[in-house]
Amino acid sequence: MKCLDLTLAIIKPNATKVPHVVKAIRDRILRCGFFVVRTSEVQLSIKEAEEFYKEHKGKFFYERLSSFLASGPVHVHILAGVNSIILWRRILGPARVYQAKAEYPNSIRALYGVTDTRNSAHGSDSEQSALREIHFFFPNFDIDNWRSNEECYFQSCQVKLKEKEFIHEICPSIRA
Ligand code: FUP
Repeated sequence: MKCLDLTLAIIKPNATKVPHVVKAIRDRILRCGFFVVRTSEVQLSIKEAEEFYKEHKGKFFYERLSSFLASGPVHVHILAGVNSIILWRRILGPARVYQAKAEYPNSIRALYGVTDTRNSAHGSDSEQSALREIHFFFPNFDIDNWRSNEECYFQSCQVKLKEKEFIHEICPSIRA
């Protein structure tokens, strides 16, 4: 069975404030075959947002980007899937919304992004970033433990979606 990659997806404040956009992005996540391993709604402080985006410190858009991320609730999801890091970024489209609209009009950023900063969603750009970002938002999530005890159920699709919580759980009959 193929090993599943884990990635971190963030639905940013310009999108979380519009329920039909949240629904459309969630539908897209499911349609594309991702498993949702964890979901959380978080309100970051500006300090926390600056920490999250620290690799961009010094760039002209750093303050703007950090204060935007802290401007409202974000939805964060750990997504699992074969090549999920690459696949989720492909579905997001380019960070720059004008480029997304011109070149990938069906991408999430083209459809729901407003500006380069308010571009509606984020995805980890490498395995190393995914580990850091997952730990940032889910410090108690133990990846080794998930791989040893849960990944196999996801690989064999023995999971079902809890719609309201937007999370896949291992089928209760199997757990018992
Ligand atoms: P990505 O990894 O796809 O999010 O893209 P980048 O690393 O290029 O950009 C990181 C974040 O900075 C994105 F959310 C977009 C934002 N950004 C701006 O706000 N202004 C810019 O001019 C460039 C990027």
